[in-house]
Amino acid sequence: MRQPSMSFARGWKGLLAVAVVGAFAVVACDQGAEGDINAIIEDRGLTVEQAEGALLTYVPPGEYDPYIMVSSGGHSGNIHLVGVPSMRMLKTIPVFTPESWSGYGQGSDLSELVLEEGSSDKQARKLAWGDTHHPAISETAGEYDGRWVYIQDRANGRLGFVELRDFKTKQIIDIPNAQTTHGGAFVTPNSEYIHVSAMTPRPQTEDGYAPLEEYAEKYRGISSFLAINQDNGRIDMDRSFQLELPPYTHDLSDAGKLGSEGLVFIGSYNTEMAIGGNLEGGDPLEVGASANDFDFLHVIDWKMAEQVIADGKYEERNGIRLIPLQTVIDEGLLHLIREPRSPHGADVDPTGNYVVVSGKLDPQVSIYDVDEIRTAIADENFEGTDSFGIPILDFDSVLAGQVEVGLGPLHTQFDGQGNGFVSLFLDSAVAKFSLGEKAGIEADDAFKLIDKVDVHYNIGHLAATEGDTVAADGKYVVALNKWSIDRFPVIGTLKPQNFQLIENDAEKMRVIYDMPVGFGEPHYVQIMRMDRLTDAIETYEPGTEPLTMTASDVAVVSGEERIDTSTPGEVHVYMSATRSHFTPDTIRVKQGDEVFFHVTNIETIPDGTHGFAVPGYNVQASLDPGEVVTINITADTPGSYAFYCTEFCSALHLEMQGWLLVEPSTAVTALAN
Ligand code: RUQ
Ligand code: CUA
Repeated sequence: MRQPSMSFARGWKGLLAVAVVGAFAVVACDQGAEGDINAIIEDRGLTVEQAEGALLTYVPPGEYDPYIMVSSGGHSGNIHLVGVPSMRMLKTIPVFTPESWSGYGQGSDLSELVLEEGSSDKQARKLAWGDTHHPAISETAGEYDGRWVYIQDRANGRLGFVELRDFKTKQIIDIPNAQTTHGGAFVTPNSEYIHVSAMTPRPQTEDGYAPLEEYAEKYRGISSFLAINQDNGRIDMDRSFQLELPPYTHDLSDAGKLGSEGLVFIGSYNTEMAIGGNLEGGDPLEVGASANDFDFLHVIDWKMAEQVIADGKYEERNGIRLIPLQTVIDEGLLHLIREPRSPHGADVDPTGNYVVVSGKLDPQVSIYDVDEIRTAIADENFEGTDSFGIPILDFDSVLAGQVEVGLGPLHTQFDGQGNGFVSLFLDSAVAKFSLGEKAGIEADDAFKLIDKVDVHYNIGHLAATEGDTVAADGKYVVALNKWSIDRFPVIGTLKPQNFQLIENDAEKMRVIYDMPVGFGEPHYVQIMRMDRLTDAIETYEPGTEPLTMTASDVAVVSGEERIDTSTPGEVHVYMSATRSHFTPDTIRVKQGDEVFFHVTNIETIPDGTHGFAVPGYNVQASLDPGEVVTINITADTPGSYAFYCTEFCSALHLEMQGWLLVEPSTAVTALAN
């Protein structure tokens, strides 16, 4: 039915069979309309398959997508929201990098505070960007609950927290003792913790330095269990803890669920502990790091780790409780499992009974059985230890199956019917394979390659709808491809990335949509049912300070606007913004004054957003209805500054401006002369 050579008339019957768009199906009953549609298909030179794809992704104007995709923004340090299946970009949420529309990090005190908080003592300087890889939506009973999103900063070892009420960043944690992050962020099934492991090991010395010759002794991996405050989603450092790990490079991780609840799995590579040094007589790092046939999947029992913490067997290190490596080993918190060559993803299936690991240099996925892992741990069925004395579980007894899927397998997601989808970097494809009986697959059908579809190209992660939760439905898969050569017009030297939408409902997976992405590199996304977003608000309660969502003590109501100069050298402006004026609109200060603009947007309707920008002072704030923002500047440069509203908020938007008059101080002027 999908042969492009078929007549359009027969092809359109095919479309009817798919019949995803009710309205079209109704119109199509009318022969005339069917003819029209066929004419469009013909006119545009589409194949039947392409026309089907268009209908499958089409969301009529004014209607909502059934899914929302929460995408990492990669080097942009942000999160982006996209509707699925329309692949329409909905919003950008700044996290680690200043962003101008929302005025994030551009003068408003709260965003500055959040960014500031994210550059703790660990950092020698205030950081201006992040490299976001893995967003994690909060979960309740293993399902997305639409409340919070976390995302890690690969470059600087941080974690950002976004509240899905106003979709704003409320906290950045600078994770102690870890320079970078990669493994995670992943939440435990009831959002008790968000797990993040460091990628590159860091010397656990005072100043973070140690000669590379002391790599094995001084450098350590770090696995962080950051405790989530159940009331407000923030990270509670007092209840958080870390485990010290051997100096392997810790890659993706996943939290166990249902059958594996209480465990966390972390893939690793460079268990060779290669340090590079190619100009100093050493091998390049990638050679040394790929020498062994196996690396180690780490299995951490975090419920046991909680007990070890409760028993006081930890040390305080840079503001967090940390279980040293020897204690981790002595207390049996960590076991290793061999995993084939340079693994990347480690993914737990929706039943929690299997962990799927893919080795970048191995053409198969390896599927481990969690019950067997627990049994091997209980029976001490070890095949040896690593050089640090960490027990390695007997490989054959914990391996459930291996499926040959193709070249360069990276990440796996699931459809909830016992199948997995794995991205193949070298093949540029997505393969679908079956799990085993514990995921509901008949023994004869278990661990088989089922289907494969080419993508374009260089796929990294992939995501299936709700595909890393217990509610995985496998309706759509999105392939996250890098460097879209030949795919889009040449628009310069840096190529767009490409999100490709794959339909999985049909008997065969197929790519139905290309979405070029003008930011890089969006490593990972999660796709949640739109109806899980139940907390989202459209306006704030009047006078709300968004960071805490409580009433601000510098809010004003109409009629109470004022300028307070009672503290010498300080000017506090209690200002309101509403269509189409600021009150007060004339502010007279002296050069050198510290000026605080406490601006309240007194609008109460959803489309009443205003901006507040001051030329030359690097100030741009966004004020959503009800929101209060404080902007603080030192009026060091005299002049008459026309501050204005940056949102086209009304017919008289252009009139929504005022004057900041910075009168030259005679002392300063005299000095200059
Ligand atoms: S990733 S290189 Cu395949 Cu998630 Cu960060
Ligand atoms: Cu308010 Cu323009």
